Amino acid sequence: MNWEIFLAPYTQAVDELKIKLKGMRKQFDYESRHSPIEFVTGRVKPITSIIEKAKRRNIAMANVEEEVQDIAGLRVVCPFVEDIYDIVDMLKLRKDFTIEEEKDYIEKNKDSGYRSYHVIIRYPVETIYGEKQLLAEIQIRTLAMNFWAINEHSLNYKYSGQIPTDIKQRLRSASEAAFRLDEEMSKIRQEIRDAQEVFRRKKD
Ligand code: 0O2
Ligand code: 0O2
Repeated sequence: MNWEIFLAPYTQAVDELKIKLKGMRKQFDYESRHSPIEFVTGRVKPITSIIEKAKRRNIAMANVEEEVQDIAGLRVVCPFVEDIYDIVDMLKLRKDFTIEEEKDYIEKNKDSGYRSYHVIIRYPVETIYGEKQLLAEIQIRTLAMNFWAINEHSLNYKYSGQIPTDIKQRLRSASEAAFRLDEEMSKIRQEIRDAQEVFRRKKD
């Protein structure tokens, strides 16, 4: 398998989608409206992670494109939980891709404590051989969910996926604490937005 050739359309898709999602944020800025997007990141899954995931889930190399759905990965990080659902609604209105699947790990978090909203999209990329429709995963989460996930991810890496039980327990309780923080911030969301509005007006 020539990975460079295989991954080229995914790199193209991540670059294009990053511009498009960052564009949403800019549009809110131009209109001086509160942006439901704090920041956007994107990456192409490293080759070793693609191979490891295919092995772990018994996926034949020929089926990797359809079954490893996060080779192209985008992440939209939002200030508040409500913003996540606004973003999902906006994604559903778009005409430049179709939505294949939605996974809500917010209401029902994963066993680890992981929370996020995942949208799998089918995105058309123009290649020198014509259009290629590929899958991409957009993870939408709050700053608090992101803080938890990046720390848990590093621990998983450190312990090669075998996090000791006591640390796992702490992570679950940290996940609940992060979720309570999100709930508390949501309750004072309007106050925070008003304060940011005053700050912005003073700056202009
Ligand atoms: P901006 O508009 O200044 O935020 P690229 O240079 O586009 O190829 P990029 O996007 O820099 O690649 O790489 P990546 O890793 O996908 O995204 C990193 C972007 O996310 C950077 O913004 C970071 O500033 C932003 N980012 C990462 N972590 C945080 C965080 O905790 N808080 C905030 N506010 N932003 C974060 P850009 O791309 O420079 O654009
Ligand atoms: P990366 O690039 O290291 O983040 P699975 O078989 O459960 O791994 P599935 O069913 O294809 O994955 O999709 P799912 O469960 O929606 O999760 C895909 C991605 O969501 C993961 O990618 C992670 O980025 C993130 N994720 C899911 N569960 C957790 C979790 O418990 N903790 C953290 N930190 N992130 C999680 P990968 O493959 O791990 O790749």
